[in-house]
Amino acid sequence: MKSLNNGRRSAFAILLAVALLALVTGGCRKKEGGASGGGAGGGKMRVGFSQTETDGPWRIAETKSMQDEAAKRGYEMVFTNARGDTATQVSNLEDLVAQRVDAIFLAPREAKGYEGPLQAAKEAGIPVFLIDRELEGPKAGDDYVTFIGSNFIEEGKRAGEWLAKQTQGKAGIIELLGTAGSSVANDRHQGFADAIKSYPDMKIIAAQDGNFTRAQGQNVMQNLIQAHGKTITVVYAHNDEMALGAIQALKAAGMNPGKDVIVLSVDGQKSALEAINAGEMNATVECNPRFGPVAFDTLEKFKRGERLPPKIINQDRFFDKSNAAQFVGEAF
Ligand code: GYE
Repeated sequence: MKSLNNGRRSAFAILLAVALLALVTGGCRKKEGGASGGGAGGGKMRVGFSQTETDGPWRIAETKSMQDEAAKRGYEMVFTNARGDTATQVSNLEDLVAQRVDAIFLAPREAKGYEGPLQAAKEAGIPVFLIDRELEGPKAGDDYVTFIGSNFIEEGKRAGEWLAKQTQGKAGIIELLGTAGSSVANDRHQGFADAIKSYPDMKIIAAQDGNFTRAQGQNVMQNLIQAHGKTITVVYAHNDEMALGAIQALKAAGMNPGKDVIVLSVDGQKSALEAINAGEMNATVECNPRFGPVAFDTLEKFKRGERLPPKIINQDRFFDKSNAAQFVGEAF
């Protein structure tokens, strides 16, 4: 049986051939905006981007990176925003398939529930590239081409190992979880829990969903402070926005974030590095949102028929007071 990737590749080969023919018969007009665009009929190649939401610096940086790179390479981008709702994202994807875009970048909000649009894309010969979050069930090289992003288990593990060292294995931890059902929240929890499990005096007192937002992080933290007060010595947040919300809640309760309570999270956004410099936050594991260059490189490799691995993993750094000042200028 012919694999889907081969099927999609041949669809691309046909598209490319048609595009080339159009260029030749059109008198070799120079394509605007760079070498790699060029869809059927000699027009720009149209690439869909299904974004989960646009709130917060991480999503803004990701969206900008994708849009900038599309423009730089001469692609037309069809952008959809699911506004933090999985059902909306499913219908956005169905629309992109109906519009017959040439490829789709999907940043899935949750790990499950996308089988329908993936099947529709497959039938239409539209390759789908996962960026930033993973799916459970669908297979790379079959239901989608490949996943591009960070290793979230590793992020949680790095946070947990750093914390064990900082606290000599003794901590009362509040964990602020990312969006329920997202691969990121599951994995950032898993990696962290694994890293601290051999320390009997490191305990997760409470773990609650803050949906990756500053407002919900602050709100959840406020309630947890009321319930657990001074037993809290650490906040581990699945992203910087929730950590910054928790810092507000701790301050409002007269507690000292960064000092009495260690605050640790993931992302590495500018305001988090500033909070580290100000001594109110302790560390953040980098999770790079600037996907544009690697996403479009991967699409172009696929178009050339190159073999792709099932996952393309970003190399991320770790920021604490030893280097936050050095990197704050380049942060998003
Ligand atoms: O950490 C968070 C965002 O999916 C990796 O989602 C991404 C996460 C990121 O809302 O800030």
